[in-house]
Amino acid sequence: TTTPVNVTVTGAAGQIGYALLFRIASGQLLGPDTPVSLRLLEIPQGVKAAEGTAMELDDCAFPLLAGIDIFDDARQGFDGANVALLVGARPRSKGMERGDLLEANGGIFGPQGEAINAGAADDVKVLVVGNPANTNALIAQRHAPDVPAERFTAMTRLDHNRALHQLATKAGVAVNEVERLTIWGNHSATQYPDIFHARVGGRAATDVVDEAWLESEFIPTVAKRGAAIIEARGLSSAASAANAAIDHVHDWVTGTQGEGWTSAAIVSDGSYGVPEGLISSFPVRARDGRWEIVQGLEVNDFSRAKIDASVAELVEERDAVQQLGLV
Ligand code: NAX
Repeated sequence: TTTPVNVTVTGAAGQIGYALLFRIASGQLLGPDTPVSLRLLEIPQGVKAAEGTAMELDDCAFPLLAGIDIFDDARQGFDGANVALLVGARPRSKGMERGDLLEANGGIFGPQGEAINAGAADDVKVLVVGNPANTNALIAQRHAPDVPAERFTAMTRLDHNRALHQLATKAGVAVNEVERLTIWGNHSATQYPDIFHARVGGRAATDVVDEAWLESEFIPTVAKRGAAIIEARGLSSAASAANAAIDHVHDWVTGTQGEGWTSAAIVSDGSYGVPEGLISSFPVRARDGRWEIVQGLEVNDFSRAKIDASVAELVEERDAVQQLGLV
């Protein structure tokens, strides 16, 4: 028998949590041979609903689910965590300024980073989903000085998957015939979905679609997809966000295949002119449990301006949380 992997999920009673937990417990996060023990972290008001979800998880009789524990204390929730999915966050309410939003989330992600630092397993891998995801991940990372910085990541995989679908549909090919797309920068409206290195059915994407479509359709559709889902569903993306979180961690743990790549927000080493230390989205491959930035891609003037604009927003967010004393 294998020792179960401890997976901590914050915001477990929320809508992404509800879509995520069953997939983790069924083996889709870590594979069909790896038992998991779930540690659900909620705020006190969320505990009862998390208990209800735990009852349903029990009722699935998942062979790989070794246990479920529910906490409203971060130290306990992250104790022994091998994988930490930070989904719960403070949403922007009406009239809230960006500074208020960053401050409210600093109050969540600072202590969670400290709790990870104090008690998570040595191999802990952290994915921040809760928005503003990149800067929340930065706050958590800065509060965990004993954990290698590279273990803190933020999710742009949903943006990546949205872009794959848009490009595949436009080109009239299956999604698995699209490769080498990149989401750069912040998980926000400034994100830059880059098709200049993408291949569609073995051809250069730029030979298949024209630049007018890229600028007037593709980029805004991908960047505003979250708002379009809210408009249609009356609720924000949940199952697709959970799916992207599964993809991100599954790739991180099991590795990406071949020379293709995916997108993830990881700590910058200065590549592509992104200031060192920022948590920004890059083209990445996973090898031996580590993300590597795909090197040597040519960045044209169009891409340079878009990447710089999104990275400038990340710099502003970092400066704002620095001024607030949150990092
Ligand atoms: P919900 O409001 O349905 O659920 C959030 C849950 O988090 C609630 O149950 C709440 O009690 C809990 N929570 C709040 N503070 C907590 C804390 N300190 N510790 C533990 N739990 C806490 O939101 P949901 O739709 O599930 O979305 C969760 C987050 O994902 C939001 O911040 C949302 O903006 C973000 N998203 C990020 C995406 C990405 O691509 N990175 C896409 C989807 C999503 O919008």
